Amino acid sequence: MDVSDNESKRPTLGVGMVGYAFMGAVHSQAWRTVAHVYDLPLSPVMSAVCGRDADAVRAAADRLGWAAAETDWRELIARDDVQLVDVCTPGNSHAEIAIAALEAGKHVLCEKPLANSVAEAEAMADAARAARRRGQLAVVGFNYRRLPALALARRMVETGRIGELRHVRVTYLQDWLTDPQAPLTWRLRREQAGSGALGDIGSHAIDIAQYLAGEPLTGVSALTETFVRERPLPEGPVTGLSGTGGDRRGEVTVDDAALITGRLASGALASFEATRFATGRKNALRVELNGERGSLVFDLERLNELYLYDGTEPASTAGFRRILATEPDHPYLEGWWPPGHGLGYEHSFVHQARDLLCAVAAGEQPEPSFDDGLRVQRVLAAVEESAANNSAYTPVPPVT
Ligand code: 4PW
Repeated sequence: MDVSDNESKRPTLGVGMVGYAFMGAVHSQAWRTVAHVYDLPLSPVMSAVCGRDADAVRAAADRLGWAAAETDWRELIARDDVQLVDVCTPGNSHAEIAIAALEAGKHVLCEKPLANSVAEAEAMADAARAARRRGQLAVVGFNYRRLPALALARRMVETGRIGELRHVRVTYLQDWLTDPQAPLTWRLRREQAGSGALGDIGSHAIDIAQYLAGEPLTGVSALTETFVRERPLPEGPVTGLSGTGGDRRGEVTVDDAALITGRLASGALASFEATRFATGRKNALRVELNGERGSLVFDLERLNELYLYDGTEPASTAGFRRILATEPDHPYLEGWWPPGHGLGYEHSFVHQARDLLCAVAAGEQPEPSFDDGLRVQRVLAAVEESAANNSAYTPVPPVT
């Protein structure tokens, strides 16, 4: 906040990002865009990006719009022109980097899931609480909360539009691993990713359920499965969710799919499915909420739409109706296009950057905090425990 943006005379916030693959590219797009869309109290400055390979990270800096490149994340954190550290690395390095950044006095945005274990997530949440007392912020990147249609759904639940919730049903379906020749990337290795579909996309499903319901899960019962137990080791570059494998093979050490039932604090029932084997489903995060007075339905593959069933209407004319979440008074829409022109996946990250910049300027902790990240982590651990115990109902300890 101490650097001055000469052009706008607006205060600025220097950002340093660790990792520059799929998530790093999306976050970069958000940092590049956000100040051109919203009238912000703070402008981000893309000070430096960090990666281990000097040539590759320099090329990434040029491609993605970062002023400098670093090869050691400790050097990135130590830079005077970095006030916020954006962690876009695989889960096994989240805790070390995020805690070091918080201890160095920086704000932190950390990709989801918060960590690879509850112990790491607890240490991160403790570090975030201590940092909060010094005025710093720590946020976990559950970006889907910031899609206009889902933020609108939250608003409708909060204001009682569908009454008390009975069912929260969330499935997150992808199919990029259906091919048994798809390579064994870091997302399929427990030591790097923590878990498989469960942590990668199930964490989004759990976070969205807790966010929309406004209450935590108190217990779960689960099944997990690994359908393809061996895959070719990657050969050449692996980008996003794709890449090619070579002749050598290795063991898949994470789940391919998870099925979960659970109970929310109010007594509402929740169910989840997370899989990367749902042939034909590319990125289908589907949500259905059934309340005593109505229902809400969302599908990420049609992300500008929210469906509402108003159970108080006469049965003869009642039915699900589509709300196009593109009106100027819908969440996040004020900076974008006229009604009906629609937003995409990447915009949720722009909204995340906006909320974070506004929160830093106001000195207020935004959600989802590291405590929210820990809340999800405890559910993930309870799911694994339940699955290992023949689906025994497993309580989720609260985060207080
Ligand atoms: O966070 C998730 C990823 O790890 C994403 O939102 C989609 O699924 C895209 O990649 C994976």
